[in-house]
Amino acid sequence: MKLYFAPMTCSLSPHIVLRELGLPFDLIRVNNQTKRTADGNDFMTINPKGYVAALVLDSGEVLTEGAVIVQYLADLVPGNSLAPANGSWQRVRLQEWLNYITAEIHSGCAPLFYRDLPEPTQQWFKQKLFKRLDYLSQTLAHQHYLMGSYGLADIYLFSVLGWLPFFGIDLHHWPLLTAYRERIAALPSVKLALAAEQASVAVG
Ligand SMILES: N[C@@H](CCC(=O)N[C@@H](CS)C(=O)NCC(=O)O)C(=O)O
Repeated sequence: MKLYFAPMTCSLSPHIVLRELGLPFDLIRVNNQTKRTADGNDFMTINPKGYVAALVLDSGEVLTEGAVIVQYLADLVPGNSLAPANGSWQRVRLQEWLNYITAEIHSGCAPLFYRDLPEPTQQWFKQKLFKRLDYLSQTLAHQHYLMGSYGLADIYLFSVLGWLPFFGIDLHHWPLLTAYRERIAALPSVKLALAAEQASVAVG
């Protein structure tokens, strides 16, 4: 399998999941500005949507949408601890979390990447995001991870929470979220994924 990624974006989530599951994969960097891949291809021919993550299977099929990619990967390793079995009620709960993260947190952050956004509009998006962060923090008051034990939803949320400093949002306003993020950052697969992505930036 090949994972097309851009450093420290949402593709960090499937990258961590691949490492957690011990699956073999090639990691190919995409320049999100030029849409060129590190191995010299036009990324638009691989994923015409033009964004990471994209997972190319050994069959040649291309799978996109991070929340779906991570579930596909987890299902390759039956009995793994990251996702409840497909078809179970707990799996539906996982999908509820993944959809919340993609629609409310990931997409909630997206407009804030535009530096030219007028200040009142930025504030509107930030206030909305703060309500979501409050909700996450309330959830983590009762448990260490979103579904009780560490899994796909935590890996995705970890990846997008990493963007907040870029928007001038200090996660320390939510101490439970700060501790949660630190807990996940200390996990071996997460450290390896972060190191690999940082090293790819150093290479240029
Ligand atoms: N709906 C997609 C969104 C993916 C996405 O937002 N990718 C960003 C990085 S986090 C990207 O590559 N953006 C580049 C672009 O849109 O040109 C998913 O959930 O996987």
